[in-house]
Amino acid sequence: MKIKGAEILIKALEDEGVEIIFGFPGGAVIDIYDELIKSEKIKHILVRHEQAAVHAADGYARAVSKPGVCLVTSGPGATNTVTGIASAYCDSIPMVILTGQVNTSLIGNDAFQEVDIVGITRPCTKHNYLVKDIKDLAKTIKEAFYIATTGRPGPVLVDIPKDVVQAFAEYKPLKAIKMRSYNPTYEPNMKQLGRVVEMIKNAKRPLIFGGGGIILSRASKELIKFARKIQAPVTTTLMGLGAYPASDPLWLGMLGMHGTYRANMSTAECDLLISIGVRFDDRVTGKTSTFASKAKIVHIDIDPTSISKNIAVHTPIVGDCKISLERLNGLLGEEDFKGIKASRKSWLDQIEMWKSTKPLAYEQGDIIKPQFVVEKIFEITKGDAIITTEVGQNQMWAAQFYNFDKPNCFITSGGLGVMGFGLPAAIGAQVACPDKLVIDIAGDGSIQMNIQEMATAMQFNLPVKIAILNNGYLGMVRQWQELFYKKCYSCTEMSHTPDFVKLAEAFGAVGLRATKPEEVVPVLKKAFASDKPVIMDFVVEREEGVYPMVPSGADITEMLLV
Ligand SMILES: Cc1ncc(C[n+]2csc(CCOP(=O)(O)OP(=O)(O)O)c2C)c(N)n1
Repeated sequence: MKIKGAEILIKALEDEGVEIIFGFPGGAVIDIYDELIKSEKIKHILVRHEQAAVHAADGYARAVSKPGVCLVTSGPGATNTVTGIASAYCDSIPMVILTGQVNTSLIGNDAFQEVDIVGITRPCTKHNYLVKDIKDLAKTIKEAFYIATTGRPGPVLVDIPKDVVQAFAEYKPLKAIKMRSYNPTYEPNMKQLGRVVEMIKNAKRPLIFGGGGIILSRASKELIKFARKIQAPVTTTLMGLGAYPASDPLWLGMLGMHGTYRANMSTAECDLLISIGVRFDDRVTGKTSTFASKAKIVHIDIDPTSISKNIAVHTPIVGDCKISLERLNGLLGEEDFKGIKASRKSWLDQIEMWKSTKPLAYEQGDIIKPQFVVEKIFEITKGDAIITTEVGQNQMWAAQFYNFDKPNCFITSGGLGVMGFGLPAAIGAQVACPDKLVIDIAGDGSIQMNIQEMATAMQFNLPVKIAILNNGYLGMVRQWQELFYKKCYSCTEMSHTPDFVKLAEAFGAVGLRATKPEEVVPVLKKAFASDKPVIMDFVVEREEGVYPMVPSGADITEMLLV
């Protein structure tokens, strides 16, 4: 029986196991919405801006390790998604973005609400499609999910013209998909892994450096087993936070521009750097010519194009992080590591010395320190919350002062660094995990970029909590101006912000404020006890800085300390 294209699309999405779509309707997708409302399997979350639909799908994907899905109309609906797509692309988040398009006969005619979204998103999607024929629709959806979720994950966009969703065809569900030109390598080369085992046995100062790839491939357990077996300390990128428990003695904290002193010094001094699921971003490496210059570098990654892209590596291993670590653990199981603890003593003692002399620290005086707020959030939640962030100092303090013990709990726009990410991502995470406490740690600048999503949170009863570290500045840019531009605070003071308490109330949510250190804990406790969305306005020290800080392009040991 022939059915309408829109119905085929919804059936294909249902067959992919889609339960949630974040979206915003319009003329080009009205037929799809007409079918979507009939679905008993898929729920739609109406956001207030298409950018938020993508960030919410991103937050959803990261919280549950499933692909996020969003649906928007053609033209402005589609262009509004681009920042969110680019962010998901940088962070390798599996996602399918469905955009409406004008009728095929109008494409290229500068028609009303027409843009070439396939052209626009080509550099920031893993793959994208324009479906020109109803016969290709079901297969394209199947392929889109396959590409988004396999190999190195990423966003895939499917642009669907209005006449295609209005056309009729038979729906034949596809069981499996095979693409001749796309074959990710999951199994690592065992010979190369054997070489890594030898390197581990010979190393005096090994260091494990993990990234978001560990979380994406769900390899945390294998990583923990690996690190403990070889007694090597562990550091991760921002994206890797939670992949290794922060409460473990081998944990060093994050490395890079705002990494811990001990993590950066260990990277500079190690003789073997085992990098897993990382891409050597410049925020991590600093000056590439001196990065880990005393070490042999092993790089395990699913994406062959990321190997030796930024940093030349000695031993490349193309494979899935989880499978590679399983195989490596298997090989190591046959080795005798009894004396390993003793042989690591001087290396681990050295790291302990770095830690005790240059800890992450701040002094709490009469004015609330932002770090204090984050620490209290951690203490009260006991680490059992999903934390999203905006971008700037708030993001770095969250990374430094909230101790992540589990994966999928820290959701942040790492690669692209998108202000306005945190609230919609928190909404997505809350949809994915209705019983979890979801907290967006925000800056007063960033939160204003997608604050309209409070309405979405209210409409769908999503009790997200927003902790604004309100310093009255675009703080991270102000910090750079302070350090590198002779304190010329050009256009970074937010001399007018809304009254966030009243703003929360205007949305029907709860607004709370703390202006003194002793008010922080009561405000947090009240917020966390509420079953509504809450905005907390913490009026913090205006010119507090994030330290350590490695100036852009400097060696990672050249850290500015408080
Ligand atoms: C969309 C977007 N525009 C601009 C920037 C550049 N930027 C990075 S951090 C920052 C300041 C953020 O200020 P705020 O949200 O108040 O947070 P704070 O640093 O004070 O914690 C800016 C403007 C960005 N990352 N994203």
